[in-house]
Amino acid sequence: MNLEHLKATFKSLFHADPLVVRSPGRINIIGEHTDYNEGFVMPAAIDKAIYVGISKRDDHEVHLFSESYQKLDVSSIKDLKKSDNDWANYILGVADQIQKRGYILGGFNFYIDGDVPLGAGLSSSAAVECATGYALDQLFGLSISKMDIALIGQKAEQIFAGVNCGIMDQFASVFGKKDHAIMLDCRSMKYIYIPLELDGYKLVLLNTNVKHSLADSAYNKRRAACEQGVEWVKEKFPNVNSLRDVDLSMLEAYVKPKDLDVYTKCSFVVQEIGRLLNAAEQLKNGNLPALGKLMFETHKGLSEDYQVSCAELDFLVDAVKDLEYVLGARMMGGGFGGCTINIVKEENIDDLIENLTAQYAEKFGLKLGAYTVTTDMGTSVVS
Ligand code: GAF
Repeated sequence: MNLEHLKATFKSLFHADPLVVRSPGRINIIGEHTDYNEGFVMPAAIDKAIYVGISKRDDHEVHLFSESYQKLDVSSIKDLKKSDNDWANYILGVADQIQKRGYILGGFNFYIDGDVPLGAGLSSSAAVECATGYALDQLFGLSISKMDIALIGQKAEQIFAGVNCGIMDQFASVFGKKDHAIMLDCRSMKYIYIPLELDGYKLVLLNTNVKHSLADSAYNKRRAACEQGVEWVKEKFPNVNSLRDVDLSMLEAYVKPKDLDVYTKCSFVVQEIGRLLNAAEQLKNGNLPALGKLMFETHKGLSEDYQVSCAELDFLVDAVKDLEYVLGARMMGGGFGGCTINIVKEENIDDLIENLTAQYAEKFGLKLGAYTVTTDMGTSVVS
């Protein structure tokens, strides 16, 4: 990302100097589909981010320019409506949510660029939302808390994209810390930072370069299955509020007889919450092989039980699972495409990528994306 290019383009478009905000994409070490079940997640912000330039206008217009789409979108802050430009709606959606919370916004110029690959499951949309929320907060002096920036982003995603998502992605983008993973309790919203000491290993993301179209509807269906399971357990245990409160014996007794599919999905989530707690201990103790093993187990559960994987993701995990220099691998995020996350010995990374690129092209006729990432700080003003 070239900051000087951003500033120069902003100036030539809007004849003003921008305030520049950066908000990163995220990875998730372990704890998938647990956030909307009030479980734990373990994401980290990465060194790929969305950058936003912003300045006030004298009128009530909102001028948005996207570097990727090379398009200008113009609207009014007094009458925010959905735009025909999909990319603009993530930004307008955040401005709308801020106003709905009673804050007053004026017109603004806005430029967006970044290097988070789109549709790769690295939460580029959450990064856009959090960058926008924070940029508006800083520009108009609103003093919105960082937690609310994340919640506003989540709401904008739910309303604009129609995905009933949890809080993990926006939270990670806002609260990321260099060289650390975040262990977030999605019930209390309390969190701790766990040092990510990889000791000769690195995090490698392998991008399938596919995003199967059922992803959003399947996500909402999985969430509904979890809520159904909770309802059935609740009939016997009224104090149960989410799968966080449920154990496998409850599912066995009160969900399995009613619906095997709902039972299987709920069991995955309950096990995944337990797996994360185990993984956090392993990471704290520096036991990377044990952490890696848990990641492989998560993938198996996501693929066979929760059924949110796809042939391309399964292929990439299968291909590395017996390599002694890959400690762990799994699909990451909502599923049905995007990236796998891999813990790979540094000296073997180049060979691994070369071999898998060839195998993946042969099997699917697709180009494999590969990024070695480091963890980074969350949303901030950069200039
Ligand atoms: C997507 C969602 F946006 C997150 O909230 C989370 O549920 C994730 O899928 C699955 O763990 O990224």
